[in-house]
Amino acid sequence: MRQPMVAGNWKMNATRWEAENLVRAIKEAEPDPSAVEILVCPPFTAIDAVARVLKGSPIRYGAQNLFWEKNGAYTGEISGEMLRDLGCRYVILGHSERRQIFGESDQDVARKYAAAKRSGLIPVLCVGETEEQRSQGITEQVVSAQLQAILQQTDAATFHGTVIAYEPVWAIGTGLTATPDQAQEVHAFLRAELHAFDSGVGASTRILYGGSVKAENAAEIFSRPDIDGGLIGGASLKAEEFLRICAAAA
Ligand code: G2H
Repeated sequence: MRQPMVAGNWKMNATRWEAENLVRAIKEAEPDPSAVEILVCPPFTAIDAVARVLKGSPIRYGAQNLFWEKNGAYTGEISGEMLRDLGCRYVILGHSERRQIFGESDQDVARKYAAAKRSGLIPVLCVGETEEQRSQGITEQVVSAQLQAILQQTDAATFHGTVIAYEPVWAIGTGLTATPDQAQEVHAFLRAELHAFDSGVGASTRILYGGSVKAENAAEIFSRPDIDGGLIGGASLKAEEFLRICAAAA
């Protein structure tokens, strides 16, 4: 009942020209939209260029962050309303790079979540533990706190459609990947938390795995019952590899 999803997080990569070429190559392969939902999240500066290429395509595009106010004196920030104006459907929130490098707290992410909902964007909410937290045995407490910061301020109807991405911080861009069993264990825990919140939300929410997913390891990771696809960083910058990962999720 959950449609698989593969999302490309391009991070701070790609000029407009590079973004157009990358997304055109993905589009021209005509991946089957009924088998897997494909999302690309370019940097803000390339969203409009990507939107033009994707006009009429079932491939979705979105952003990697937003600020919670609608407009005003917030130098350097971008609002959800501005992203909707560009036609974005999704926005990644709470990525560990935002949490770690830019100091975003669970409360900041919750405010951004509310703003995304207000502006009609679908959040891709990232959660995940650091290597130190895993070695301390507190992975579940950490991801639970990150998820509950959102669940406590919302109801099932509002939450519906939200995508969760579990990304162990120690596996991001490091070449280390959680084993499929390690990932499945946390995904099952997250689904149980969602189920306790609302059984329909538990059954229908897509939980993606992220962290050094590549064409070679994607199929095995995606084969686990609570893993509904992937949030892909480095490997989403090469069209051919990204398409192989999409095919593995279909
Ligand atoms: C995790 C992931 C995408 P990568 O950040 O969000 O990146 O696949 O490069 O580890």
